[in-house]
Amino acid sequence: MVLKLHGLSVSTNTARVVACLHEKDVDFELVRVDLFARGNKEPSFLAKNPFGQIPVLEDGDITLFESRAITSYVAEKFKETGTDLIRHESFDEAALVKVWTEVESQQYHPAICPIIYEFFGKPVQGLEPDQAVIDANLEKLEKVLNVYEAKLSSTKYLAGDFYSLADLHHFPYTFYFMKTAWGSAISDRPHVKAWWDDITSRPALKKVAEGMTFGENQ
Ligand code: GS8
Repeated sequence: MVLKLHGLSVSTNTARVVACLHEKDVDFELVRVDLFARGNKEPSFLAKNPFGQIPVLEDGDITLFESRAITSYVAEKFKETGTDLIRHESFDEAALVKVWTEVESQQYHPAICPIIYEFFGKPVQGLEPDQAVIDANLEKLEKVLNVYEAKLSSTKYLAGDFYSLADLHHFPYTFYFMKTAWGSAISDRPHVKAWWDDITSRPALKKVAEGMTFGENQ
């Protein structure tokens, strides 16, 4: 039975899962959830995710939400196909993948998410972006990127010399961030830039990027 992913291709958290499904060569059906029509607050959707957020993955009898938990499930379930994103053959490498997926969620995401929300999310709702919020979070993001620059000067990818879920998880928010005026935070750091150029040249990520047109038609 084909996997069903409820979400939107422009949504960052949906794109995180789509990227993983492409890397694993797994077929899936994208079921559109219209956030503007509040389709995510309908009882039928709340039965799948009580927090009323996309994405949601349905695989036979199991229904999952939280994009990072979904990618872990997909990477584990389909570990024999496509790219090995979790280094399942090495206990130590697998542990390092977990460290750097946590870094994305605990350090990188809290800084980059408000910038993307202010820049892209607020105008869609007819609200004015708050530059003070952007500036404060840019400062936080730069500090995280200084750590990344040092790390990526000794290993090609975040968890080691192998591409993993840790790198992939950064893709959606960074993709939109590079469309803002502050992309130099990435491109002025040579090792971070080389890492970003490398991961965005992957066919799986190029394919996801085609659907990430948020903010382009407003
Ligand atoms: C966040 C999901 C989320 O914010 C995850 O899956 O990683 N931690 C969760 N989804 C947004 C769309 S942006 O991709 C959403 O559904 N917003 C609508 C709402 O909150 O009402």
